[in-house]
Amino acid sequence: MSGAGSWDGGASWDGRALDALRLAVRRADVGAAVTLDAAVRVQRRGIDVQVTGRAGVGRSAVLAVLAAAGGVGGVGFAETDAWDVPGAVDPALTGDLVVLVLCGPPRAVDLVAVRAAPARVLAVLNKADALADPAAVAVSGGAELGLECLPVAAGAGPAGAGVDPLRAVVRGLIDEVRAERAAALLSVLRGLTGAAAVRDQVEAYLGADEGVRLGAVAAGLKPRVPQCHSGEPQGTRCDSGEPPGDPLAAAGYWRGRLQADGAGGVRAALARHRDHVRDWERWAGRV
Ligand SMILES: Nc1nc2c(ncn2[C@@H]2O[C@H](COP(=O)(O)OP(=O)(O)OP(=O)(O)O)[C@@H](O)[C@H]2O)c(=O)[nH]1
Ligand SMILES: [Mg+2]
Repeated sequence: MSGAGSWDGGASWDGRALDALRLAVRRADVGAAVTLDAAVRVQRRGIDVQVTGRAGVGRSAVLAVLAAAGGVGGVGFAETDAWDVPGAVDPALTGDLVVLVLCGPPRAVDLVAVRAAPARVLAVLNKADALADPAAVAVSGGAELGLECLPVAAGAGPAGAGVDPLRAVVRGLIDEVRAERAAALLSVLRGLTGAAAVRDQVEAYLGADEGVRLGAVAAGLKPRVPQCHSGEPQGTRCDSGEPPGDPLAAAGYWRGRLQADGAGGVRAALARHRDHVRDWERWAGRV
């Protein structure tokens, strides 16, 4: 019912009210419209996930299990060229999320790749089925790279060990990208409330369902994805760490978080609480 915490987070937020606001702002204040349009363009850009690593480590296999998760609205997965190929240029890392695939302890070039990545990087220790103690290699490899490192056997056949936790973590990181983008748009909208010609329209947008949903997406997901990789038996399902699906229960969950978190967490929990209450009101036909 709420899109804020889902795989396609924010999909229920169709942006129609935002488009109406853009039209109104365009009529009232050209400068404000340019600022708003630029922020909306960034927010609506597709999210790129790049799967990278040295030749033969299992980039295609990892890509396949991620892409097969399905229903990932607005997210594109792609395999880069391989790193460290003699005579070839190393691939450019430009994705919103980079998944670096290893199949043993990291090599020097893996660290070069991590340093070349612009934003979020997740390490995946593939071919875990071929290692005696994949959890230990993942922990030491992750520490060496300064990253979260998940053991997986993406191309080892029917078991697909570690695939569910990998998908859960990638989902969480994609939600973080969405949250960051929503926060940037929200900040532009709040800034526009200082412009007299558009203040009323922007405030009305922020107070209506779509603006409230935007606030909830911007607040991000807490708790994020559980740390389910280190030492976990292969193939163990991760608890998704998400609040209840029922809107009233979810509102209660976030209200409970108000006591648990610091000031930032309180703001975030309030935004989500507010959004879930709206969900429940819509569901109960109260608005
Ligand atoms: N044992 C085992 N083998 C795997 C696993 N994943 C991939 N492989 C094998 O490793 C080889 C390379 O896998 P790919 O997924 O093609 O790796 P890649 O990095 O895309 O390779 P290139 O694109 O050719 O550089 C293939 O023979 C796969 O069957 C795994 O989890 N376990
Ligand atoms: Mg490949």
